Amino acid sequence: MIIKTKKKSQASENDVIAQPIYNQRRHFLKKVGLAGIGLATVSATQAGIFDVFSGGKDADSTKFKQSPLQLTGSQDYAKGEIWTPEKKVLGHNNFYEFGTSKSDPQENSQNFQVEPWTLTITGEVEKTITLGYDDLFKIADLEERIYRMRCVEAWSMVIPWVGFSLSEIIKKANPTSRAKYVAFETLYDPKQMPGQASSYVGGSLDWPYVEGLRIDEAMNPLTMLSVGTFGKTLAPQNGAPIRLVVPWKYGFKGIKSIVKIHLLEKEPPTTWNRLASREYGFYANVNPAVDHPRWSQASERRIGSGSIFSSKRIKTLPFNGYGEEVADLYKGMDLSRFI
Ligand SMILES: Nc1nc2c(c(=O)[nH]1)N[C@H]1C(S)=C(S)[C@@H](COP(=O)(O)O)O[C@H]1N2
Ligand SMILES: [Mo]
Repeated sequence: MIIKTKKKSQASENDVIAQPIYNQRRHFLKKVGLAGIGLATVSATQAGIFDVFSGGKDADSTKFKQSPLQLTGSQDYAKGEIWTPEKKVLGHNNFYEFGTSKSDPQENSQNFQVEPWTLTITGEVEKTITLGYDDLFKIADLEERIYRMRCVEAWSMVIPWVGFSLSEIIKKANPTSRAKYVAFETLYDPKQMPGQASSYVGGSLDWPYVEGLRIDEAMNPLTMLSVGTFGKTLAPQNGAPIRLVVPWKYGFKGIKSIVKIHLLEKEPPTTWNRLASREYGFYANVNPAVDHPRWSQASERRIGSGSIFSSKRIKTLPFNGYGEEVADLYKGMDLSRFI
């Protein structure tokens, strides 16, 4: 029998929930309009970003029809690691437009309309590009890339994405010399996305969800626009029809259901940073040495085949293990300041 002793640095799930975070929680709750509700209710209803251990529900099938995609190859950027089962990738999500608990996105998004879709690439470019739904799959060869994904809430997955480097589409638009940043925008459609209409989330998070990257981060070959998982088109809960994947950054940078890519000179605002800038930075590089104000980032729960609560706790790696490819982007920057 193996008896595991826990080091102090390996906070258990209970430890994290029990951390003395009352004040920050209240501050957050006030912002999201929940300050009057008891904390017990809050962890059950307003899960997500501070109830880091709320569970999802395995998705054994999706009502939404995912179509098979033609792939030109497969690259494994998570060598030797076990893929997170598809039903977890489809059933344990953050997509606040469809609700704040982990099972809400699969439950509320199955009728989401991805066709027709329009994605525009505008701003500091010589050529504005407008793409329809079918075009999204013809921008470049589609390849599979297996990446780790680390959520800021300290859980992680290994996911086989399908897509291409974001740089492919940016190059086609011919950025001007003033293009220093890239901003992204999710669809705004409260009729389809109940979270955008709901008073307690929609009244405080600013919609549409927006994200951004510095241009050199955007041009890094690891940065991906994904149109699929597990060899098929994306399910709505994962950000259909097209979403961003930046494997060395916390998951919230991976904006879903994108309608606009805007190149610009100044750093654009980003959704979680606007809500709580001390907790969610613009850079959001995975960094085990810088804790979130309310929990440790030194380790993470890898979501595997067991239940959410039995998932394995493993050490978090700087840049989520992609330092060799991206650390140079941040040479000379104090990464405890630029969170
Ligand atoms: N538009 C939008 N994009 C989003 C989010 C969201 O709430 N809205 N959540 C983010 C967070 S916090 C994470 S961890 C990832 C989760 O991606 P997945 O559900 O496909 O695993 O999506 C990110 N992209
Ligand atoms: Mo996340």
